[in-house]
Amino acid sequence: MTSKTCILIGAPVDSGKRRAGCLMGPDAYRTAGLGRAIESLGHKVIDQGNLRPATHERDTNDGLVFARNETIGWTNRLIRAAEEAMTEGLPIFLGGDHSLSLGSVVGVANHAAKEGRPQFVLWLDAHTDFHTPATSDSGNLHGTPVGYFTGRPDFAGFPEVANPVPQENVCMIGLRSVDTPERLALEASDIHRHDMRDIDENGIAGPLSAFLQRVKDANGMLHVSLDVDFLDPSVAPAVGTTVPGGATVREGHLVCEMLHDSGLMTSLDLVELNPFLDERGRTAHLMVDLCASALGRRVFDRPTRSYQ
Ligand code: HAR
Ligand code: MN
Ligand code: MN
Ligand code: MN
Repeated sequence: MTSKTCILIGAPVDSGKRRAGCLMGPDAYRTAGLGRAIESLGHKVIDQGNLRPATHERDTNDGLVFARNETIGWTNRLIRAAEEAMTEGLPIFLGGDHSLSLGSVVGVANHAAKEGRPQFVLWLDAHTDFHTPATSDSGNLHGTPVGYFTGRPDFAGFPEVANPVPQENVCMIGLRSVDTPERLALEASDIHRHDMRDIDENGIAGPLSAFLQRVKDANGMLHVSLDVDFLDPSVAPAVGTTVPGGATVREGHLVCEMLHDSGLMTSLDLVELNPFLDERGRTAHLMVDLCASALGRRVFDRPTRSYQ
């Protein structure tokens, strides 16, 4: 097993929606033993502690879009943190709500561009998060990161996306709550999308291994964004936007085990955990266990797979 340097970056972003609590996420992951779990797999862990947003204008919240300026501050800070961490190891962004991915993904994509390699993104989520501030009904920016990092317009005031992730390099798995403007824009896009019906009919391994094969063939960098609500709320209740009918514990582990076996993952977000809504830490512990699977925890070794 290749040992990695994992860089834990606490990103207590809570500005992407109105319900508070995701700011406690990074410390819940630490309390649930994330660092120890990673070290026990033979990796080095550097915990950078929790970031603060870059200086920004105060929010007045008199328009539709909620906490735009604070989210701009976070985006600026996280782009820089991601660019820096990519030169040192595998960054794990401890959210924080999903608006943190406006920064994490743009930062890792800037690094990939410097290396001359294409950036890929695996989006594990009940939601597509493909809105722009102009199409969102809720005005919650955690519904917009995929729109932003693929280069959709109408993100006035946000840092320019220097290296948008090509639509065909994005694969979404777990979808089951998609707003009409997102659906129409997705259907007109080259983003690979797999809703829960796909998973029910065909299983989760097929679409994932096809995607991993494309990453490998392109010598790509792979960012994985794991939203708590990818999982079924019966096993992962600590999230503000629960949607029934999500991935099982085993489907979550299988995705993470295959990611590890592929050797392709270069950065990871753990997002949307709201510890205020958890039951005795069970969601935080499940997310830690999934992260451990993605970094090599296994029951038995397996023969080499074709996507390696
Ligand atoms: N589509 C809805 C909106 O834009 C809900 C977005 C919820 N997003 C997250 N992350 N919880 O996936 O408001
Ligand atoms: Mn999300
Ligand atoms: Mn979601
Ligand atoms: Mn596909």
